[in-house]
Amino acid sequence: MDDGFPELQLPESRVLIVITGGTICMRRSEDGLVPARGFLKAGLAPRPCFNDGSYPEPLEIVVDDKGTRRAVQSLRTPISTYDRRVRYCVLEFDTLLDSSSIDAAGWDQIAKTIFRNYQLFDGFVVLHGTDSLAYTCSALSFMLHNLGKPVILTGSQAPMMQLQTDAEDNLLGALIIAGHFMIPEVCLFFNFKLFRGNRTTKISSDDFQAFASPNLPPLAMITSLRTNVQWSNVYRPTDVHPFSIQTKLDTAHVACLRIFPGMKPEMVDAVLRLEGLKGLVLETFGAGNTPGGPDSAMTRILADAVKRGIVIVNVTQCLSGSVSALYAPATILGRAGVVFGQDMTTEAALTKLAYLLALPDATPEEVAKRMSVSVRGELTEATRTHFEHPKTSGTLTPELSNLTALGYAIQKGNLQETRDIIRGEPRWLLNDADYNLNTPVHLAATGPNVEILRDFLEQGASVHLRNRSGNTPLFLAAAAGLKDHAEILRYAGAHLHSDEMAAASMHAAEGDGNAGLWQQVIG
Ligand code: ASN
Repeated sequence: MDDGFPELQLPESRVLIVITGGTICMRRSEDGLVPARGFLKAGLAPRPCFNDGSYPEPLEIVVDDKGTRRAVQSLRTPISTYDRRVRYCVLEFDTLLDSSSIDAAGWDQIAKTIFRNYQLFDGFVVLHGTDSLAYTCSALSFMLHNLGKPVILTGSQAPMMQLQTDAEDNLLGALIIAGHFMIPEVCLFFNFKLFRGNRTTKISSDDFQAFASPNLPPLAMITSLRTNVQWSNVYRPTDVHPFSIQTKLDTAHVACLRIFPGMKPEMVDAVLRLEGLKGLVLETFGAGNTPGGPDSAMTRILADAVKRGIVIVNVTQCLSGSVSALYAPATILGRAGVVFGQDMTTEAALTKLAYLLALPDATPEEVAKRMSVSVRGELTEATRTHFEHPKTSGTLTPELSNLTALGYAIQKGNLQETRDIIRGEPRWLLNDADYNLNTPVHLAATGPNVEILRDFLEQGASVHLRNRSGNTPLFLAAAAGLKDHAEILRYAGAHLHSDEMAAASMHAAEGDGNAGLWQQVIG
């Protein structure tokens, strides 16, 4: 674009937009709204907030849902409040769906697309219909293991090509967050709020506020030019393992049943005797209650099914709150072997059950055990009361001085001191950055004590953030010739960013003492 103003060299993030269908890309037909292809050309390219007119060169590589590498034209947003631009590519699935038709095969397709493009982009936005969006978010949250980058699903209540629409705000907000904040979760962005995806449920068929997260506050909100992220609520994987996916979900052998007053026990029995059934989500009254006492037919039927190896999970019909052993009916269900699903939504409980049942070597006992503990932050585990001693390391309350103090402790290689500084601090400290945008992980990646680096990664620090020069911690470790540091970063899923590849290949070809290490980190 030549508008007479010199081009500012600013950092750029790369985001992949995956289009699966939904109202956002729909057009009118004789049968009503149906998804239409060509969203990039019709919906994005003509809008200045999605296209600064630069049409960046060279073409960008994306891997499509068949696994084929393709060179595509990326578009770039104008400069953000954070002095950054987001460059994005669009991948449209061959068959676009009204999301009421999505199933486990569709989730599989999305998960594989993210996996195949994982190293090429900083974040992902998935466009999807709203009808089953909460199910897809929940399913993906379980299928994506050790996710280190943002995956943000969104859609809209009205098509992008309609006059009054929420499509533009929803997509732009999702794109801005995916391109600016390393929130390593499957999220849902709607009506200016970012939610943990597996906590959401659709609450309106036409209101722009279509989703709620009744048991967890939003992870972020866009209420002004700035995005307000609640870093202390962000879930982070603490396994030091690279990103991977579990693709198959066993939706064929799970069911969901809503209890109602006067429901016949035989009806529940009929469902529990469906051929091959392995799991049932039971939507009960209030804090987890069903009709019938300890000797009732209902309790007997449920207890028998548990004995036959069916995992039954108790979730509440209420919009918010949790099931618990507060009342006798729920306690009796618990004694019969029905699992307390705590404050999980039905969407999360059902997809989690389908996920756990599909894991290799899944036994009913193991699945039942994992249903009542948090796997991806989908439920609130009972809070433990604990007393904490005040910090001993001085007057480090202001955030910035904590980061500086942490920097010094890393340079000294003092593991205990780094732990003392982080203890009691919100987790964001590990993903915060100094003026040069170096995070504590960047500093530890070239620091004298590799155990500090390991400790940070085990506490959920991101390996994907880039400093002001655009470098990842892995690049810095390789440049410093630190083999152990580079190795542990790679275990934790670190990879070079596409912008670093040319420099890394040059170093590898130089054939100096460090060439072997560069070869390794290129992978
Ligand atoms: N029926 C549409 C879908 O889920 C609804 C929407 O996207 N607002 O695909």
